[in-house]
Order: sequence, then C-alpha cells, then structure tokens
Amino acid sequence: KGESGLAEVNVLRQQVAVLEGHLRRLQNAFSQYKKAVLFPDGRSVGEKIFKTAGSEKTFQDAQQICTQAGGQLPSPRSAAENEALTQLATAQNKSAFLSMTDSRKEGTFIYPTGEPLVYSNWAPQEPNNDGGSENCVEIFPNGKWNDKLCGEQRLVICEF
Ligand code: 289
Ligand code: CA
Repeated sequence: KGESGLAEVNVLRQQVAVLEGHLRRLQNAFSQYKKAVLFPDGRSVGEKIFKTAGSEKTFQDAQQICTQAGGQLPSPRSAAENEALTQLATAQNKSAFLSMTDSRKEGTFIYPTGEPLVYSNWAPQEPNNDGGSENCVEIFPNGKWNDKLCGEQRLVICEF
C-alpha cells in the first residue's frame, strides 16, 4: 500500500497543477474581459456593473432596454454605487433614470422589488412631486437626485 499510495498522491498533485494552470488562465481572461467591457462607458462597484448605452429614453423604454439586455435600471444602494453612476452621467453630461418610483404610493419610493429605499441622495427640496405626477427619479451629473416625470427622456444606464 505504501508505494501505490505515493503514486496516487503524485497523480493528484499533477491533476492539481493542471487545474491551477486552467484557473490562472481563466483569471487572466476574466480580468481582460472586465477591462474591455467597462471601457469606456462602464463602472464596476462591489459586485455590480453599471453601463450606459449613451441614448436617452423614457422610463418605460429604458426599463425595457435594460431588461432585454439581462439587467435592470440602476438601484444605487450606497454612496459608492451613487458615485459610480455619477461618473457615467458626468462623462455624458446627461441626467439618467434610476429604477425607483413612487407610483404605488405618492412620496414612498421603492425599488422594483417593492423594498423601500435604503439609500438616497435627493437634491435640496426634492422630491417635490412638481405638477403632481413626478413618479420617477433622475440622477444629475452632480450625483444628486430629483423626482421627475417618467415620460421625459433621460440617459439609459443599466445595472448588471
Ligand atoms: O417640470 C418640473 C421639473 O422640470 C423640475 O423643475 C424644477 O427643477 C424643480 O421643481 C424640480 O423638482 C422639477 O422636477
Ligand atoms: Ca422634482
């Protein structure tokens, strides 16, 4: 058993070495793909990726574009995520739609999941429901939020 046990260990060592080679090549390829995907209109923050198509659409159309791409409209849940979106809006010099709405209950903004906000960055005096029907949220290039008509056209950024 002594000698054959040693042979088995050596076979396993060899298999681990092969797998380590596969893993290293996959890690290098993944790092290369991340750089390519994020250049120039994407940002990675934690486990999220935000990317803009550069076009401006109504909330409904923007929502459809993001869903069809396998993502969703952005739900910034921290200052770091809001900063990543701010960088994209600044680079395009355009305000972008976020995912949240208060269509179900005026004044209570919720994520598409129905959960109430865990983070916000409203501009002073906002949300003000100006004109009585501002149920969507835009993020300005300075990172501040404003409630806005969903029918306006705003920059499409998707979250993946
Ligand atoms: O239609 C009103 C909006 O364009 C915005 O006008 C002013 O900037 C503020 O009253 C905003 O709250 C409002 O969304
Ligand atoms: Ca407003």
